[in-house]
Amino acid sequence: MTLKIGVIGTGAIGRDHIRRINEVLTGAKVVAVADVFEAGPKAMAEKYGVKTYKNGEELVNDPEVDAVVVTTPGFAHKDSVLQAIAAGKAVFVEKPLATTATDCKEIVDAEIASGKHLVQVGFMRRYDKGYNQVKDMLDSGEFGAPLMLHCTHRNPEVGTSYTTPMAVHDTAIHEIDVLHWLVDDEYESAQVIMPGSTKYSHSELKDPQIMLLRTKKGICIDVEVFVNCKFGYDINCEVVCEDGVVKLPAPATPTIRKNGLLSTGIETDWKNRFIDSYDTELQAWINSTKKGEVNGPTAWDGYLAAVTADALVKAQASGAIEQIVTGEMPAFYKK
Ligand code: NAI
Ligand code: ISE
Repeated sequence: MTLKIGVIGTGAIGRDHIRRINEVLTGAKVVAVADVFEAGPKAMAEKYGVKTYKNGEELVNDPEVDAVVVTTPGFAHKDSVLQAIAAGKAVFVEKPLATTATDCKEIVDAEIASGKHLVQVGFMRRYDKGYNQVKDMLDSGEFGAPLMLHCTHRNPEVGTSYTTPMAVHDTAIHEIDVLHWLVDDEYESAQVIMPGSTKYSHSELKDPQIMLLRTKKGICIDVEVFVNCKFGYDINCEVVCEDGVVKLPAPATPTIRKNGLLSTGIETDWKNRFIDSYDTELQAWINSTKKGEVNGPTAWDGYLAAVTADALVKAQASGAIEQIVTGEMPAFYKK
């Protein structure tokens, strides 16, 4: 059976996921798309012959749509996810699940009340080969307990509507999710240190920022978020353990000797850096949705990330160490 998918939001990643579902992955096809602007759906209809909607709710309730992919901006996620849950349809929602912990909790409560596992969040780094290699090494016990993580999340540049809290909700949200998963721990507190801003920033964006997280086992994590670094898309993660250091592998590129320089390329576009992870993530979601299961990051994972994000956003303003209190995982999400 081919899973018939409706996609809400035909911007950058929406179009990329539509391409991936229709041209790369197996077992599914996109049959409908929705966007508040006509241009995106029109282009997708010309390319793939899909139905078009202006309104996400109509798409969700289209009987031909078996499952929904939400790729609108974060502030619009909650409504579409709640509509999908109300319709009893599986929904893959890009990160963040929603932009506040309160909104994420509403989704969690609605999913539990529906009695069905329906929501998966687009934390694709959990599917990345490099992070999985690091996790396997840490889990082997060979390196002892992890003590510190040094990470960077650098983007070449962002648009002028990108503001200080977005460094957390849009950008560091990936590290928030993947790092506690990597070391199998929970966050306890958050702090943000602001160096002087780059000349490429503006009055509403402090850039770069250093985000500090402490876990319940006492692991100290620093994440440099620098979204106008200019030189490339540079994701690093080094785990310092009792008996050694494990570093996330960088994508392999040829080493060049030329003009008196020894150099290697660096990725510039997030779409390419994690291209294999997006493919693996969505293929796994298609396969599990067909079995009526959710095997990837759940709404509860989205909620945990949002609680941590809220603490980091508070810390951006206060400069203080803010506590992270999540509460017990509901039995519904325990495996
Ligand atoms: P975008 O701004 O390029 O596209 C968003 C699209 O949604 C636009 O076409 C807009 O017209 C449409 N839209 C806005 N509100 C809508 C509504 N209420 N109903 C229907 N359509 C609506 O944004 P982009 O970069 O594609 O990001 C979309 C989402 O994907 C965000 O949540 C973002 O954080 C996430 N994302 C995830 C990435 C990842 O690595 N997992 C990478 C890039 C984005
Ligand atoms: C973007 O929205 C993404 O999700 C990318 O993966 C991330 O690296 C980038 O910083 C975000 O702006």
